[in-house]
Amino acid sequence: MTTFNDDSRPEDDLPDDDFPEEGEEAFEDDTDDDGEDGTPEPEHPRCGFIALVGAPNAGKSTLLNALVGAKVSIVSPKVQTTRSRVLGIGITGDSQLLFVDTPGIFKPKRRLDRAMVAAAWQGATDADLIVMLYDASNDRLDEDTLGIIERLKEAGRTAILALNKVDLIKREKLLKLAAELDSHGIFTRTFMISALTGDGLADLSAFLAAEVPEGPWLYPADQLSDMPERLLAAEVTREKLFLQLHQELPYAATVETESWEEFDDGSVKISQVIYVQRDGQKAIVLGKGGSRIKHISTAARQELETMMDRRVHLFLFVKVRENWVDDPERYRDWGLDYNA
Ligand SMILES: Nc1nc2c(ncn2[C@@H]2O[C@H](COP(=O)(O)OP(=O)(O)OP(=O)(O)O)[C@@H](O)[C@H]2O)c(=O)[nH]1
Ligand SMILES: [Mg+2]
Repeated sequence: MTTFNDDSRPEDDLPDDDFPEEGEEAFEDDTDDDGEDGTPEPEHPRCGFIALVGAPNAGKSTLLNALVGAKVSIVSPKVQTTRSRVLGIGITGDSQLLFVDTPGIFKPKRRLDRAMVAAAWQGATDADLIVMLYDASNDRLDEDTLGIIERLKEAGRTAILALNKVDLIKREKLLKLAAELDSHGIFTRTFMISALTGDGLADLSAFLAAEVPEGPWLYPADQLSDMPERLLAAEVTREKLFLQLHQELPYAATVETESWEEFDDGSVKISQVIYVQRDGQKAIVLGKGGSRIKHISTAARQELETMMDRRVHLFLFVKVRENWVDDPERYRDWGLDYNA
């Protein structure tokens, strides 16, 4: 086993349990201020689940984060980044919008892929509304998207079409594409958006806010996700693996938060294990003289500090576990069905 702690801040030694000592520098107070900036529930609330479906890489997680206004779901340029169902909570006017980010729907090969596809369909069929994202910069309609349209038809569901990444293409092409997709007869509305620049998102969320059913908000006004902090922290590190590793490696790796220790000074010590399937993969994750893991660790730590607004001591361990991908416990942690 190899331990790694990002040592890019040499002054930043991990505090002992009794840290800080009397008279030492006082750190920012971490008292709970929940609710202070939360929107009060309105007199006539609306609330509903909105599934974001679409081919891998369409921009579902980017859209979820933009609509929630915070990073809740990880994003990378590689396909199949999202592994489980992620709930992001946004408020528009009187409506609480519960966005369900789903793994891109694709042809499953291994057990994990099958479970991811099942989670995506479950998310879609349980939702009040479905938004299908399509990457408008694609040259032509891909098989994954056509497969999703077919299945929605079979299930008798309609959907809202969001043509995403409009920042990348010309308007004439968009209109043609919109007409082509519309001919399938399942889309009730079409929006042209850029999840990255925010273009068109206000119109989309206003529409969704008016469409979700009347009913009380299901989550506190200031809650952004239902994902436990430990899992979100593991996802942040997994995102850095996706961004910094190539080819098959991100798919052969998974991350787990093993321990979480909070200190009186407001900082937190997080220890995580990166599981890979073979020794050779471990060597790649570590990099020459530990250089790769150091970059991964620094990037993850910085993002965790921004997200949690507190100091983070991140310890990464790399372990080989050939069968992590068939371990039922992993599936339980992610909320995936092992037997899907
Ligand atoms: N130019 C541009 N890029 C975008 C836009 N939306 C998303 N992207 C990029 O597209 C890539 C994929 O985005 P994700 O949000 O991870 O896509 P996803 O649909 O969640 O992908 P999976 O989880 O793999 O199914 C990332 O590199 C994003 O930055 C957009 O509106 N414009
Ligand atoms: Mg995603």
